[in-house]
Amino acid sequence: MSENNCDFDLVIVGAGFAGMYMLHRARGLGLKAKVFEAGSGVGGTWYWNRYPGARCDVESMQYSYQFSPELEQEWEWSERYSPQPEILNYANHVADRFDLRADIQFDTSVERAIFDEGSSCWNLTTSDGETCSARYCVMATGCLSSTNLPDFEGLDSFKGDKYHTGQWPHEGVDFTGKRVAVIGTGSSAIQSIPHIAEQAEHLTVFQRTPNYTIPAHNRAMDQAYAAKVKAEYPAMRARAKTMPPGMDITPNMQPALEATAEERQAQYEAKWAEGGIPFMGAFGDLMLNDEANNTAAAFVRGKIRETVEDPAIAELLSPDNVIGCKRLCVDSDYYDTYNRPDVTLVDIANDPIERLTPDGLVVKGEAYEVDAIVFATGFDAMTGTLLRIDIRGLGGRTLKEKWEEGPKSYLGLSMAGFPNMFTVTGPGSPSVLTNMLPSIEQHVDWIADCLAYCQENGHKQINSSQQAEDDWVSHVSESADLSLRSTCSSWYVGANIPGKPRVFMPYLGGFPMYVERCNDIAANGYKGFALS
Ligand code: N01
Repeated sequence: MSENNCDFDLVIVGAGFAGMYMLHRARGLGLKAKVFEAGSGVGGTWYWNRYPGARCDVESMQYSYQFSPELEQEWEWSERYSPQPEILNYANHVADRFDLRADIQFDTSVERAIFDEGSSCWNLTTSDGETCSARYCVMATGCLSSTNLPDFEGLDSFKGDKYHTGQWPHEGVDFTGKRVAVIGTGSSAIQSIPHIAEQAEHLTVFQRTPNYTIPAHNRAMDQAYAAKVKAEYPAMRARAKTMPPGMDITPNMQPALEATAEERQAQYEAKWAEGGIPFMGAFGDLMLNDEANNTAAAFVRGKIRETVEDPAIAELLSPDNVIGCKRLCVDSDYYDTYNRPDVTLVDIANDPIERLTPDGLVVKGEAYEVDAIVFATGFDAMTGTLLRIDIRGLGGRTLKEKWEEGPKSYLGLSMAGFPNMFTVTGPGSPSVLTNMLPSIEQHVDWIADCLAYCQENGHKQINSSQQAEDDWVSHVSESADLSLRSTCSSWYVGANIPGKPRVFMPYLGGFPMYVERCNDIAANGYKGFALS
């Protein structure tokens, strides 16, 4: 990049799928780029989340990069839904294949990013005390990258082993002969519980809110299917981009209540047999109409009662809220696990964990002695990682101040008052409501094109206007109000973190509408941005 008075054209924070592809695109533009990564390797979420049973719940043939047709053709996935080690192998393969490591500094977090108005550079300070400057800063920090460890009384007094699913030891954990507690029943817990139960002497699950989960029906990759997809990959990717979640699925658009009870039952059975997230595509209005939603919820509750032998346990495991409001889970043998004699479910909905003691946990005055505790307690999602960095924009205003009442951004890509900084899949973008990889690629491509535009036109600064941001924030909020998704206490609204402002953070308008808006803005000279 010409006449750059900063050390780098671009600093990228994070070497997950977003940061890696951003680096690849930056190199293609001839930019001098550097990546800082807190972990010792690439892969982001798949680097950290190594708990037993961790796997992606988007099908392997779709949860992959599409920027390189050769990569797409040559890589072979072994299962319908990829396990974490295989996705991490893929990330490492991509890093090697495109020689990305040369520009990634591992074991280094960015702790401070301060915009210098005189030079239009971002001045960055890393965890090892080093400083550097960059014209542009891309925060590829992930949506679920800051773990949430609740501040239980006596947390430090526990003498046994403590694990968080999002920071799992790389060498793995052997629970053989151990009494284990799992706190939480979200996606991470639901995936890990059947595996931990297999190993542990006894597993006790502490459940605050039951979750709906749909069987994955995972299996070895059907080679004929993989070959068929590869033969027509571009067409499949193109179809996926026309669907709100950015996945090639074929939802039934019929309203649930227009079908007879028998038709509904048959449709839900078919979707249950298909497995996974597409279950919510059984009918077109499941996230729009409470009554319609309840037909799907009732079906799943019926499945829980069919599977779990003890009616009292089945009742405890049955959610009574909107299905799909909290992130739908996908499992292998989750409900069956509660038929094991060595698994206990403890309901803490009304009686929270009182405290941890040297020997275990106390609920309602009753002590549960365990050797290990697994905290499957989730993440400070979407904003947590960004807010842990001391980010200061124009006039020294901190991101913390700007986001005091909840995250505000233009397109989930840029924050007014923070010029030359971009977020990949930030709050206000469809991100976590879509297949993350296509969403990441779309953001990175948009940012790369924007940087090229600035370069070609001699702009040193790009900053979203306050008006454009305000309008987008209102649009994000109005879109959320149309869906049942915004009606419950989920991490989408920050409800899992005490004191976090309640704002529905991702954009619910769907991938195609969002992409159209981004493209339109770019085609019109980056409408809503001030370029100077
Ligand atoms: O976290 P969660 P997660 N006392 O926040 C409970 C993605 N993901 O790591 O519901 C007691 O969903 C909390 O209870 P409640 C996916 O997007 C994807 O499981 O708040 N319990 C809840 O049960 C997912 O949604 C994949 O009442 C406490 C649990 O901990 C996201 O990551 C796999 C508590 C946290 O569940 C996060 O999933 C895994 C407390 N103080 C994850 N605090 C796949 O692709 C929290 N809890 C398959």
